[in-house]
Amino acid sequence: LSRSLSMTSLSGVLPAWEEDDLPVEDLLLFEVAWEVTNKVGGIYTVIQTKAKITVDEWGENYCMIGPYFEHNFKTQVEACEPPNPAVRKAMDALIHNGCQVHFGRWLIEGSPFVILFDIGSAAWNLDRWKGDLWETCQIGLPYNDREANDSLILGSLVAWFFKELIDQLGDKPNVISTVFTTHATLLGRYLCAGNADFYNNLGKFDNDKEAGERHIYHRYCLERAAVHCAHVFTTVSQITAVEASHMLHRKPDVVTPNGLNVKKFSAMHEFQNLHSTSKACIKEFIRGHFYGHLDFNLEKTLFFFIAGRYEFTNKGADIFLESLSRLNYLLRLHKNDMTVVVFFIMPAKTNNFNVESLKGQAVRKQLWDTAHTVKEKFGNRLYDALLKGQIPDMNSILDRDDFTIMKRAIYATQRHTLPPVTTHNMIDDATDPILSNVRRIGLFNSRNDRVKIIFHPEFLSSTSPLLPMDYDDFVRGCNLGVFPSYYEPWGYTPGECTVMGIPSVTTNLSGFGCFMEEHVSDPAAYGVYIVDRRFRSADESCNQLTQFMFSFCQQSLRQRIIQRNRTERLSDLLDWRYLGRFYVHARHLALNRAFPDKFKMDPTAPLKTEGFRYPRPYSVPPSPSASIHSTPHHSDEEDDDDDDYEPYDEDEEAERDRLNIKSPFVLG
Ligand code: 1S3
Repeated sequence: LSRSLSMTSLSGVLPAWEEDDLPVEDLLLFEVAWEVTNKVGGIYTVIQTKAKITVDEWGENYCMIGPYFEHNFKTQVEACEPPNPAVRKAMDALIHNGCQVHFGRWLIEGSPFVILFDIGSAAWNLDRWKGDLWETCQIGLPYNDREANDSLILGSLVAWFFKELIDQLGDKPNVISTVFTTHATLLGRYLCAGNADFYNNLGKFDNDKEAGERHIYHRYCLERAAVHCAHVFTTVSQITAVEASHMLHRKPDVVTPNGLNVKKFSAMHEFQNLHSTSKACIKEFIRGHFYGHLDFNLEKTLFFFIAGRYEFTNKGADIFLESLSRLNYLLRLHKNDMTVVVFFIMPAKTNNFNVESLKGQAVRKQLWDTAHTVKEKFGNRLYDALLKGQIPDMNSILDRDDFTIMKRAIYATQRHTLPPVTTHNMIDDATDPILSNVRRIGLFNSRNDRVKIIFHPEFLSSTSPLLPMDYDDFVRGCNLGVFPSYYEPWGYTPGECTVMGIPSVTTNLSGFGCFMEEHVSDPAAYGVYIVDRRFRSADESCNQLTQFMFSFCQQSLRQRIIQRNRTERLSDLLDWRYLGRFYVHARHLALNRAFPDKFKMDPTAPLKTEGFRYPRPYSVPPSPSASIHSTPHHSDEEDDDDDDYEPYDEDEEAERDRLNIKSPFVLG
């Protein structure tokens, strides 16, 4: 088996790396997670996107383990026989004891093998396994915590499976080394979601007491036990490493940042074309949503969005809304002609789409049909006239009936209410945090507001009757992703924007933001704006975020295109083909710790990537003072265009900089 972590297909800017190859043909690698074939949140993305490089390295010796859910299995897995007879026999041992175990290939890139345990079929063991847990670890699980009980069942099944597997392999008692990766700490998440000044008090919390008060003591104990039992403990970012040291009392051995499967387009500017195609779909939706109030210029409209799990303060929706209110004020004050439409894509409890939103799209469709009918008639009459060698009288080419149809269409689409803020009927409308704050700041999509808000409390889907787009296409069509999180161990959303060439806002409290600060010399120059939420008050962070957004609104079309090109250039840094090395290193370290005689390595030797920084774009002016002047060759007409792709090359960018044209990245 050959390792395919070589850098040949990457940019060549990133450092190469060497680590002794593991003799993978003699080893088996199992990766256990609740989110294997089972999407709950971000961990699914990690596992799913990492599969390809792991399969490339381990081939058929790699297998993932997770819970079995019928729907997931039917839609994502192709059942097959395990190629390894020992795995088959170990599975059979469980099956003969009444547990249901399924094997197959997960239909994702790399097609990894998966073993899925049916939790329900083994639930009759729960009391016994709870007893074992108590005997061995003194951790007691309450009867009514379904999630904790389910994870105990999964964990026990995995342990049982490994025991059977080892029995198959002969009389070798110590054959396992373990790596535990945490994607957040339970206590950290809870403390941040409350009102704690978390990062300034990391060392001061009485963890047992805090966990007990939040009724999560048993879960916290489970997490801590897992961390302390593993040969190697890893986490997804430096900031979570510090958090884990305090919350779980073990310093992670390796930081394993999250990567993505980056798809490179053969034509350099293809992603710019995709931006404009997707943006056109979003505009269609906007035409319907704002019918009767479409008094802003769609060619001068920017689309911002926030998306993710609905944790109002942890994900920074609170400071985002406050900053939008300030942005609205600034745009009005400066008589800026840009309009910003902001999408909140965060799932909440709803009773489906609301009538007003559906009606908007129906009205748009009706107007489109009317326009189409009249256009056809107009075209036919024009054609007839030209065939007769005449230029038709434009005042009479449309008759009274045509005008009647058009007038009726316009009258029927009049509206006496403002375009709705939310697209769905919210179950908790009165107490919903986003809606409550929208009411407080008064951004109701009125004519005078330059910032409009659309809350879509459901994940996007291409089959939606409202906004028929998948998330990826939607992101591509937007201009800026805004993710001002307070608690975010990694945060995939800004990374996903980056690899699609879409600028984004993140924070220095998110793993992603810290990673970018560490590895990119001038993140803002690459379209990654990092809000300081660590050393500033909430009010100061809001001001900084407002300034980022306001400056963004002042960019010209050309500047946005250039910035998107730069953003996309960072993709290699987020590619698993680069970041996969940290997992390889963690596995090697675990083997070394469990079997030092067989797997030798210097565990103190730093990874060769440490200290690496992505260089500043060569064409960015060296100092802020050089970039404050306005664009000499930029005309207003240029801005009247949309973000449609425009031919662009790097020489042009360099030339632009030589002429000392304003950098879009420096705050005015
Ligand atoms: C966690 O998911 P979350 O949104 O609950 O894991 C993700 C994957 O590592 C990470 O990106 C995110 O920050 C964590 O919080």
